Amino acid sequence: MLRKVFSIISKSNVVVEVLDAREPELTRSKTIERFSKEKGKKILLAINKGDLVPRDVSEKWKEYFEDQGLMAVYLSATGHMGTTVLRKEIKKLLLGKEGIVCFVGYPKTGKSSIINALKGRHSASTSAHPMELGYTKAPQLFKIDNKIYAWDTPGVIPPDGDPVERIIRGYSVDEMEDPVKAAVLLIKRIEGFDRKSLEEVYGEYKDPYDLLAKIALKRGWIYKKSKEPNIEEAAKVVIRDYHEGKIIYFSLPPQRSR
Ligand SMILES: Nc1nc2c(ncn2[C@@H]2O[C@H](COP(=O)(O)OP(=O)(O)O)[C@@H](O)[C@H]2O)c(=O)[nH]1
Ligand SMILES: [Mg+2]
Repeated sequence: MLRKVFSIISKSNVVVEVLDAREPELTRSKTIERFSKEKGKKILLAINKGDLVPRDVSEKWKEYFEDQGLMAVYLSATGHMGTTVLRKEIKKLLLGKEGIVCFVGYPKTGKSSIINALKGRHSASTSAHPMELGYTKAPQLFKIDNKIYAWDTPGVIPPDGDPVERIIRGYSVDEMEDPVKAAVLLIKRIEGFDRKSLEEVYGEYKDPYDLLAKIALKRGWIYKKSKEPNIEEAAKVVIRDYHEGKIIYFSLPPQRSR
């Protein structure tokens, strides 16, 4: 899949790397950035899902990336925020000429949604969960403007990608080998930022397993034989809620060292 995306990048003038505003650094594909640079392509980071975090958080991430010499914008594809700025930046990078831009990034960051927002019409199929209906399976070319064409690409997780992101974005919850393990890792990560964001959705809890047990019991999910709470189903709920943006938390860029 990575090779397919590489070949699309080679055919494009500009690369827009779509990040999730809740975890911009973890959803970055350094492998793709490196490849694009080698090919002499201009890269624009699009910090999407800006509606899920406070605006100044998106702003800080944008500044953080710009400090590293990268170009960045933030937006919300579904909230119709920042799409005009994105379009303007793409046009600037194309030097006002006709051109092709390709949207790349981890699964579920909103690549297809951004293309739809730019087109003003729902054409690229989207989905809330990895590998489910609406998931972008093959690259597709769309006309988003009288001068701009856009490639929608399937999300890829590069080899050096974050292990938790790899599991939760790489598989649908029903295909996961161990959803409990994935959910526990995800819960721990979120707790590292803001434990309250979980308690606001699920109520108070002691530890990740207790949280899963509570979710299962609340919904009456109990293993028939052992009468234990079915934490496997509860784990799937947490991962789905995360994808759907129900757990509201955010991360901040590392402090600037100057
Ligand atoms: N809250 C929020 N959800 C979004 C935004 N953009 C996309 N989504 C949702 O994220 C999920 C994945 O979007 P999709 O465009 O299919 O992602 P792709 O895999 O990168 O093409 C869908 O449920 C979208 O509705 C956004 O700006 N804000
Ligand atoms: Mg897609």
